[in-house]
Amino acid sequence: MLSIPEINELKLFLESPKNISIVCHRNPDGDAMGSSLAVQHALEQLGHTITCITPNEHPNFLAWLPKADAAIAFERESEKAIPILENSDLIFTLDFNALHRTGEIMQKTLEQLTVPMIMIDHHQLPDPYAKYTFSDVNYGSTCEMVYDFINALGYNHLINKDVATCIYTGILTDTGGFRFPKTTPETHRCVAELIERGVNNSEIYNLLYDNSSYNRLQLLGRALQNLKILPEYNASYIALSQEDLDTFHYEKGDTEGIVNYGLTIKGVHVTAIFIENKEEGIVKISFRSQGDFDVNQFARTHFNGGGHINAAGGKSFSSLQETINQFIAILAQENN
Ligand SMILES: [Mn+2]
Repeated sequence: MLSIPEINELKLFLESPKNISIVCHRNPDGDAMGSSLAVQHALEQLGHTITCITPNEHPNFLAWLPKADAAIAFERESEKAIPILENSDLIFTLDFNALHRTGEIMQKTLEQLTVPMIMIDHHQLPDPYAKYTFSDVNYGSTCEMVYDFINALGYNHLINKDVATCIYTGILTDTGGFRFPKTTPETHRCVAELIERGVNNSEIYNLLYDNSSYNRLQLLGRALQNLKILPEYNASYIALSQEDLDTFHYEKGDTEGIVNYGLTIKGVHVTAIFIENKEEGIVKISFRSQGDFDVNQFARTHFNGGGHINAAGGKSFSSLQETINQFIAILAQENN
């Protein structure tokens, strides 16, 4: 948590109406959108003018979140977003801890600003760009941190149904439905209160997970058929080529969560999904692991990325096949 002097300073700052922007990482997930919109719904009740700015478009499966439709996508509406950022009194940066996570263009804009920033985030190794840094890897989600942050400010009464719904969404998605190891008694106490504040947990589950398209399921089928096991390294991986994506009319969010299937095989401790993106000339990679295998370190060292010990992302500028070969070669090397 922030220090008591920092909390007091922020409380004083928030006593009079301010212009506040909220920024999350590129390709926002449930935790990024949930934490951003939760802070917006909470602080708007104090009379502040608040704008959520996502680097690029948020995925369709999160469009139902309250006020998601009012968020500005920087890469589509930069001429609108830049003056809002410049005229902010404070910028929240949520669910990321290095400005490059907002993408090249937005990163440049943020770096040139003199506006003070506050970081709330649960990834490893935060960059020192924020005036206020609430960074803690022991949390399973940024949304749970936002809940503690709101309470630390003495704003528990601001947690209405909208705030609670947004926080719940981030906790649910980032804990994999309350099953990842960082799901604590505190997480469940928090969630209990959110349900008391009006969260419809069954409805949220349906909105998030029971809204698949036929194409998405077909793409999942292809991904599972492409799954390969490397028993000698307790590893597995899935590759999806641009052709695979095109065949099933890929839409943003369609590959969300597919990486996790590789880890459900008995004996597999580390898995990856490689997704070709011909337009950007890259292969996007997600890693998942169980136990001590540190995919954050793995992604940082070898694949231009990072994240958490058991969940990380990266990218490669080589071809799909070369990237996979590199992955296998590194595993072979690390097993020696
Ligand atoms: Mn998160």
